[in-house]
Amino acid sequence: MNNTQRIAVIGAGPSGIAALRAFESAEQAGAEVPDIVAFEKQSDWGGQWNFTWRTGMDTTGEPVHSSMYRNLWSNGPKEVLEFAEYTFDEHFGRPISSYPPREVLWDYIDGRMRGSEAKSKVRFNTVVRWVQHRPETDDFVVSSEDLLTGQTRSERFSHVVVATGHFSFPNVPAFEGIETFPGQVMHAHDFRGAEALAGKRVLLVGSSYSAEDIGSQIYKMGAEQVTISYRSAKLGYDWPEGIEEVPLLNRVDGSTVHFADGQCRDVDMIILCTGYHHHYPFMPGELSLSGPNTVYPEGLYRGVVWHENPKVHYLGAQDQWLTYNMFDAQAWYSRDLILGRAELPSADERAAHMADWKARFEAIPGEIEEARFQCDYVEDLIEQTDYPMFDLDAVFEILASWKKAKKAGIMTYRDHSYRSVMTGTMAAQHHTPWLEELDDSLFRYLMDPEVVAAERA
Ligand code: FAD
Ligand code: NA7
Repeated sequence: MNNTQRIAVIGAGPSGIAALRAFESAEQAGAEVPDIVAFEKQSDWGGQWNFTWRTGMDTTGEPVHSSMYRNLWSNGPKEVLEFAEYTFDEHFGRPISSYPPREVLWDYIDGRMRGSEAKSKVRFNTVVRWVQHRPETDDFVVSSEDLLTGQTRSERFSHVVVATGHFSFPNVPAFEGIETFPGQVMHAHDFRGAEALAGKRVLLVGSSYSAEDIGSQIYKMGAEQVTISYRSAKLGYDWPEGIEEVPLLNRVDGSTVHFADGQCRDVDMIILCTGYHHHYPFMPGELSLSGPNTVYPEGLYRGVVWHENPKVHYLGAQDQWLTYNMFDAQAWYSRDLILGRAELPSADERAAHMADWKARFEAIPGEIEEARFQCDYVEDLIEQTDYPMFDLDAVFEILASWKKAKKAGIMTYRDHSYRSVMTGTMAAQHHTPWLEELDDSLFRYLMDPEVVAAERA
């Protein structure tokens, strides 16, 4: 072991790939970059977007990572997640719609890296088991396990970039009497498809993205009744007949579920859409992020640098209005700190910076201002790097318009089109309205609209 720079990236989802791409981009511009190893416990990259039908354990006995389901389509316009240095136009060669299904977005993430050497830096089927900081040498020993051979390794790294996501370890609250429920109780993490719920009465607990989208999917696939139970606030959409919102689940008595306002329903299935924990079982407590799912997690300078040990970086740790381009901005900043292109302020300056942003975050009056906050955050981050700047005011306008479109029609918002902030290209109108499209494949999505129209005729 020596003291040269060596970077461990843990996880090769969109955030970990962004880290690899950031270093690659510097190298292509002539910089000397350190040795990088990305550890990925799955057999391919893409993180959440790498769909699996499995739940519980994977083939190697590891907890299944992805919480995505077969029928998932982007829940926000693609124009707010577009990479600034690899556009949808470049990837698809023609305008596509604003809300692509999961497989299409996986293809886009993967497409940026086709022809790059970056994938060779990923050790697939390799899980990081433990990260140990060594104060005497101010570096880290990363212990990993090859899940296919069982071989374990401990290696020295100068920096650790944690990119393992935070929507994988479900928050599973208990409710009185739930053990008496004769149907299936699952967490959204294990939901894989809505087809089997046709004709069923389903209770969803929680009132955020998972409840909203799984509820819509189940409705689309023909559920008889969808009941969404909220703790703090209703989602408040103008739901179609068959979907309703009720107060918090109070108790379960067999197949009857009782709510805080005294109402009750008989249901066939309960899905807990109650969110996820930040959980980094491979990190010692003093290096481990914890707390709620929030756009301003505590302890991270510029949302990236672990304040207590600035050689540990987290990517994608925020609740996310923006995703892929925010992960890029973070990865570029992380890279520049590691390469010494960006200066790390003193601990006191970092603490003051975090206190400022936290105060600003705490003063946010409403949901849409949270989006504004995240756009400003990303802009501030990009200003520190050579990542291509883009118009974050325009991104915010798209987010505001998206929220309005959802309010106007929760079942139709995915039929809206937005203009790319990166290229100015107007998104195509998709050949089939989301509510009518039952085939979520890339092949079907990219079909010529005229062929689809001819098929229909
Ligand atoms: P992840 O995608 O979670 O990737 C983390 C990677 O780390 C995984 O590949 C995992 O296998 C690996 N890993 C974990 N632990 C270890 C370990 N110990 N050792 C080695 N490897 C490890 N975003 C959008 O923009 N649009 C959407 O429509 C959208 N829908 C979503 C729907 C669902 C159900 C969920 C859960 C999330 C959704 N998101 C969406 C947000 C999504 O989290 C981000 O788009 C993105 O996937 C986050 O990337 P990431 O790399 O930070 O984390
Ligand atoms: P979120 O956005 O973190 O939301 C979690 C929801 O779960 C939220 O509505 C919480 O209510 C609710 N919750 C949490 N604990 C409870 C209990 N004990 N009882 C009732 N309700 C509870 O998670 P999601 O899964 O919706 O979304 C995460 C990501 O997945 C997101 O990026 C999407 O794109 C997909 P609260 O409002 O706090 O009262």
